[in-house]
Amino acid sequence: SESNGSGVESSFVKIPQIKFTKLFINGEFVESLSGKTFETIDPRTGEVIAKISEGDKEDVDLAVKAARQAFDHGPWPRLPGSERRKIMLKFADLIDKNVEEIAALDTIDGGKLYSLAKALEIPGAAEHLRYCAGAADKIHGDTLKMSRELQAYTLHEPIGVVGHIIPWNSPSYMFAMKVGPALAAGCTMLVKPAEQTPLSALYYAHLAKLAGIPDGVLNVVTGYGRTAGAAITSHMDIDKVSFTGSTEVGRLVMQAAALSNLKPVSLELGGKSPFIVFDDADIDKIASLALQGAFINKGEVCVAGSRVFVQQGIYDKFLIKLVEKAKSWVVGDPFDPNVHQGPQVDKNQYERVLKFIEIGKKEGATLLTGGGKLSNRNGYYIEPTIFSDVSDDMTIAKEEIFGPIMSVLKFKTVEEVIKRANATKYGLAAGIMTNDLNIANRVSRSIRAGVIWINCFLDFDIDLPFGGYKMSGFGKEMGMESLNMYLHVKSVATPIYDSPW
Ligand code: TXE
Repeated sequence: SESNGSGVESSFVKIPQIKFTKLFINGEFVESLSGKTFETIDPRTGEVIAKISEGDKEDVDLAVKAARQAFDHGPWPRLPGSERRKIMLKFADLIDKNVEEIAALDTIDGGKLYSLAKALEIPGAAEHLRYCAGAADKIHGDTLKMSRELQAYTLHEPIGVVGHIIPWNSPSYMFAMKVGPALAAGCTMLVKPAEQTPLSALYYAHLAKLAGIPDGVLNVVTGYGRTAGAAITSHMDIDKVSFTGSTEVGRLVMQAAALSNLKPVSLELGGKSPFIVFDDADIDKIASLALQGAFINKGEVCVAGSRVFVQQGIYDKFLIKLVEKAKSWVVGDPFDPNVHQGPQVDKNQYERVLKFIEIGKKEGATLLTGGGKLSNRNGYYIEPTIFSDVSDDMTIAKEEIFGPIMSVLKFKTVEEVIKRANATKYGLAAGIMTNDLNIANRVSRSIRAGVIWINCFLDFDIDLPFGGYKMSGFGKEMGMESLNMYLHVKSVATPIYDSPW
């Protein structure tokens, strides 16, 4: 049947058949060695979409062997950059050609809005590959000015076999953000998608092969974090791990890297980003932006503006506007073009978010709107929820909730809000809403976070390097900076006259 008999029908979009459910190793779709599978669930209904091969340590070993062979002896790292570029451009074109099918996969797998996936995220993934493809033939070192009579230069070499571990909130974009620069640099790799959302990564593996990416260069091992993921981080023959996920697991990743072969890691972890609204802000416009910032992708966004600081002069008016706008924020089937918010990714996340809502109520924040699950649906749907009168020490102001929950906090002065915005273990992003240039400049330099948006929010761009401060991790993705994460700098020196030694 159209839906694999899995109950994933939609009255809005034709749901594609699930074509790829096995691991992709050395250019082939293969079962896991154990023969085990796990179920991937449609969060709209809680029903099973498909059974996916469950990779474990021995499958990771096979994928690493293939990637190692492709790196040490295969053509990919040795191709002229222009050849890698050609193949990557073809890969990107194939993604664009299949945009509807991939968007539908991400929607049934993760509850992501179909319209957003189709218009932004999947085309964004393709575009990211193109950006990186354009860099593939421009990677070069420098000739150095030496203080002694040495002729010296640097070579930028691919770092080797890379393990990418990705989360479920933006499976397509994360895939491209990690795979794009690594491919351009000439690395070979394995990707472990999140167990909640394996479908699009397997589809990308298929397209990569069609595009002509040689066997072994890009492997996909689906499976759980504590098994397949841990096997990657502790592997002796992986040269680098790039991880996006929770701060808690980020710690384990670094530890495993340290205890195995000291592979470098890059970590993109949690956040609790401040969204700061000053008295002079355009209340109507900025209230809409705040809502988007907190609720987009059902709040499952690492940079979500979950702490909204509002200056006291407009605090009451701003709250009225926020609530008014939240009332027309529609929750429902993510395939429905009139819906703003689909279900949370899985039962775990759903229950975790509901728990935070209860904690917010218990700790004395004022519940302005929302505050629970959606009563008229079966899936993992939660009402967009706004708490006001939140104080800095409340759990909902401190912990990353990763759901459609906004905490509003009142402030008086610029000095005060800088201090409070920085009083978090995280440092991923911040929003500053003011037309006062001096305030904007001052606050942007004072906030310890990787991305500052002034009078905008969530404005990601391929050119804009992205990555955290503090316990939000380290390493920059996107922009030309992202290539550095996958390159070694080798120094070569030779005496101009006879060696003094
Ligand atoms: O994350 P995990 P979870 C935050 C967010 C969310 C919380 C928990 O607050 O509510 O984390 O989500 C793999 N070794 N973010 O539990 O476990 C796992 O299989 C190696 C923010 O889903 O960190 C998946 O592929 N890998 C974040 C990936 O890590 C392991 C996005 C992320 O899952 C592993 C996601 C292990 N021991 C969650 N354990 C963001 N920064 O955007 C798990 N994994």
